Amino acid sequence: QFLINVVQHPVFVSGAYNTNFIDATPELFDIKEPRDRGTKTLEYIASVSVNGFPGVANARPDVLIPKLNYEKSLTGSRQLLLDEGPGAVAKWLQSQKDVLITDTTFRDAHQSLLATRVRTKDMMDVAPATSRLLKEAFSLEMWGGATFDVAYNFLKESPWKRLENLRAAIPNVLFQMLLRASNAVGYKNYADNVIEKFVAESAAAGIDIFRIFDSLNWLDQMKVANEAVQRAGKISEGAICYTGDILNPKRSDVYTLDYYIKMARDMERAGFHILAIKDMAGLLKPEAAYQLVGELKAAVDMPIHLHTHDTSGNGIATYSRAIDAGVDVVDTAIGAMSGLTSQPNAGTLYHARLGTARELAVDIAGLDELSHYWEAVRPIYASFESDIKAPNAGVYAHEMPGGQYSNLRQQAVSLGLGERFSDVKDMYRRVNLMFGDIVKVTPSSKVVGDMALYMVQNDLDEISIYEKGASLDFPASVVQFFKGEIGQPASGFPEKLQQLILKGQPALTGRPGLSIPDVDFAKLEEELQALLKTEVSAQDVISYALYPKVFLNYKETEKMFGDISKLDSQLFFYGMEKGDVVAIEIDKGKTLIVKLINIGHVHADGHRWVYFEMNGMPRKVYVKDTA
Ligand code: 3PY
Ligand code: ZN
Repeated sequence: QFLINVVQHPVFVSGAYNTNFIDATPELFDIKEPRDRGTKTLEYIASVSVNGFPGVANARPDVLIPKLNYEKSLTGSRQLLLDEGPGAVAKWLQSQKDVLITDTTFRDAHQSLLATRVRTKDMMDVAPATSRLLKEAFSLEMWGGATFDVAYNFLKESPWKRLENLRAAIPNVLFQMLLRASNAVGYKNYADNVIEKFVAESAAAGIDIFRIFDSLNWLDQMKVANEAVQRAGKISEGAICYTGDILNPKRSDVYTLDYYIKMARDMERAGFHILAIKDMAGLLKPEAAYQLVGELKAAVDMPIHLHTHDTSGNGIATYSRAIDAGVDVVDTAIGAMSGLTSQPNAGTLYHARLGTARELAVDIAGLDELSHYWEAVRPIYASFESDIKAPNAGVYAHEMPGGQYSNLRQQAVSLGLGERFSDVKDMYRRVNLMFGDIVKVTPSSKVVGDMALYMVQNDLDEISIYEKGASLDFPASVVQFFKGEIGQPASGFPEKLQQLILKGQPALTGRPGLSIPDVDFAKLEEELQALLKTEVSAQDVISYALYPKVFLNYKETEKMFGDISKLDSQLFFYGMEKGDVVAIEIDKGKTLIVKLINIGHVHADGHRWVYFEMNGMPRKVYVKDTA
């Protein structure tokens, strides 16, 4: 390291040094944090140029980002919340004649199409245009769900910086996040004070609307989050997860119209400002949407916000019927990021509603502009596309959420079950029935998916499970579910199966949060500070409380490569080839011009030299070739 400090020192590089250079240059001995930002960035580029990015194919797509046209005006839905509070926003929504949209492009659309991989940089580049061209939108769903852990884990960037940077760039439109109630943005139940702190920090960082759902539709589980949102003065949107089919009385005697009406009334009593229908798998058929929205409108005095996925191809028809029945807001995506497992296309819905009593309140030319941008950006993420090429009515049978389908397929492939994926989908349907017909959405959907994979992999069925159950080692998520650790399903647990899986271990019957001790945040802060050897922020502490390993890994990468979130996605995922030149703004006004001169041969120790020019100076980096 000392040697590297010497050879990379500008005085040494320039040649203007003399014999007392080492004695007169104490920073050469600064071995702890020796590398500057430029060096760290070069090391990242060298590494990704030699080894590629995990899960990304080598072929770098040609991307030409179009210049977007937009005016400067900056009005939007957020002002009312800031001036008059959440109640006024709810009233205003109910008084609109036309229907409003929530644009999901920054969250659910890419979670469902591209495995949540869209980077902050690609959002920030379109943020000024979005704030103008989507200024008529009710809100932008841009945080929560899987974006939190994927940002840290795969994209090596901070979800908090994403939120704060987007907030600064889009001050005028309400920001919305998806909150998994007591599971926050994770896959397990956290202590109540973790939920409270997470909500408070998210509100402070810029979230205006929290869509809160419980993966088993258990209202008890949503109360801690709801109260925290209310205390923060933000909009609390309670979501009912839609499952089954209210049009088919044979499908279920639990998930009937009455079940949803009762839940809506309970939610109104709990004080939510907005009622969401969260159709996470896209099971809500057009006529069901008409009946459900109509009945809910009559039952509660709340604005109704509808969310669906277009997996079956019926999304536009579903929204159109819901609009006829009086729905106030629908979730859509920008054209190039819409359809299939994502949300329906806002532009298509706009045209579908033209000439009707309730049109879509959007700037249609603006939607087209934004779609040009996403059309150009999407090929960068080609390696994360799922294999779904056409609408699929099979979703009505397996009921898999939009965001889970491609994930489960990946898992099946990695277990060598790629060829048997249709068996896995059918097993998913059968496992749901074995489990007593439950709501399937993160994390309960993961439990059903894990069990389906396990059963297909081990050639088990509904009968052999009971025959062999005593000697089977069930997946951890399945055991946790039957222990009641993510809550209680609407019709309880099937008793015999529960005994078989728990093998004598006790199960909770109450809200899991009641038996999880509060986290001592002061102690956690000290622990984190000791581990990282720096001051830590409240955001760091809550991230560490939610995802200790993922967060520490992220900090490790940050230490190694600096903040790589500002690199263009082309560079981030595909690195550079010989002769490429890029300009990288590492700070305001500080730009590095980097040219890749050559990639050397592999040495006996498995490393290569990568030769660069940085701002005209020769630089080289020694990286391990992991191939
Ligand atoms: C999530 O929890 O991430 C979801 O998108 C559920 O639909
Ligand atoms: Zn969704």
